Amino acid sequence: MNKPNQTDFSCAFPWDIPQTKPDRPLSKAMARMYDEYQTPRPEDNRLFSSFKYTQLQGFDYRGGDGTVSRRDPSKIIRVNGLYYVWYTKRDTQTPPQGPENCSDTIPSTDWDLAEIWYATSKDGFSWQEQGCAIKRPAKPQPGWRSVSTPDILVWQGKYYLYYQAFMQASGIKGDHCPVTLSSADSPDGPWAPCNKIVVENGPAGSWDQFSIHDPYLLVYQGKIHLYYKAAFGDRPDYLVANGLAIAENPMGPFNKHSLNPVLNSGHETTYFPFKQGIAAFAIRNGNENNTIQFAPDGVNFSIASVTSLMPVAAGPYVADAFSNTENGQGIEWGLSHFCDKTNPSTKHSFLGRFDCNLTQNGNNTDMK
Ligand code: AAL
Repeated sequence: MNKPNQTDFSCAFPWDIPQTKPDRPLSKAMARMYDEYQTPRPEDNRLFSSFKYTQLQGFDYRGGDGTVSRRDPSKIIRVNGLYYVWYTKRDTQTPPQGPENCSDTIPSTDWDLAEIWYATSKDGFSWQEQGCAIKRPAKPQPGWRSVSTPDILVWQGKYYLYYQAFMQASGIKGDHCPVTLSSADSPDGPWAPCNKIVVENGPAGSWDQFSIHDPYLLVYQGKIHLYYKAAFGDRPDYLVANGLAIAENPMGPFNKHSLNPVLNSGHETTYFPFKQGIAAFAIRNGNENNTIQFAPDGVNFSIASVTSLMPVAAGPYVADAFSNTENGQGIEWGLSHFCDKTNPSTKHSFLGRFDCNLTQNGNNTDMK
């Protein structure tokens, strides 16, 4: 038999995977294609994408000497025609020297002795760094050692930045910290710290007893959903998982979901409303790393697609993050970070842009 013209994608190949589950015995692998993924063919699966990366304009890294680092971008929001992003910025006399050699001015890790800065952009490629949003408060306020890894919530016209609040140099006992917040009437600040812990570590022996990392905020089913990362034990990276805490008010109380953790894999947190549910990236750690997952109820996640080269610590532009949508539209781009560890004496991270096809109506061919 002659093969049809391979470039004519409109024709149905005789060996195409049928769109509906065939009525015949199937191997376990083929049954899974129908039972566990959104569609049998990745190109028809709205939660499948590859990723394209672009260098950003506008950030100065001092030639990459390691004294400046920018990492862990928040999700991106759009206010009055401008995109806003918040991120961890370290600007220190030396690159990180490890917990043994750190001091009041020498950082232990890339996110030690950090502040939260922000930048704006008209097009998502060229960014203007606007300044510091959150400084380290005086000891003993939460975050006196370092503030890092922010995310934004817009709730009833006010802005809330949630972030990791370190009370010791990261690495001394582990990467231990809870989460605090600052609020403002405008995305340009000024930001008022609440000087309280808003999401507490779990009790001794629990999976999140040492850290609440990567807070990530969405409004879903009328409530504030805060997804976060923690490790079973003291940061063995392969046992990193994500949990969910829900509140009716930005200041809390945040009630941790009884089914926590809700995602069994993944480092950092990236979530967005999709159709009636919530989609999530699981990257870097765990049995299900390199997957995009979906929970029709925001809690019970399954693998929607398997992909590769996923954005690390992705902060997508999520147009409907806070609109309490019941029909999430998905995402097309955002910022992520890249860690340059090639030379220990210039260790730092930098931000880049990713593009993807994770919308309800996107053209789902591979990103070239
Ligand atoms: C990250 C995040 C958190 C961790 C550290 C800085 O990428 O998971 O923020 O604490 O690494």
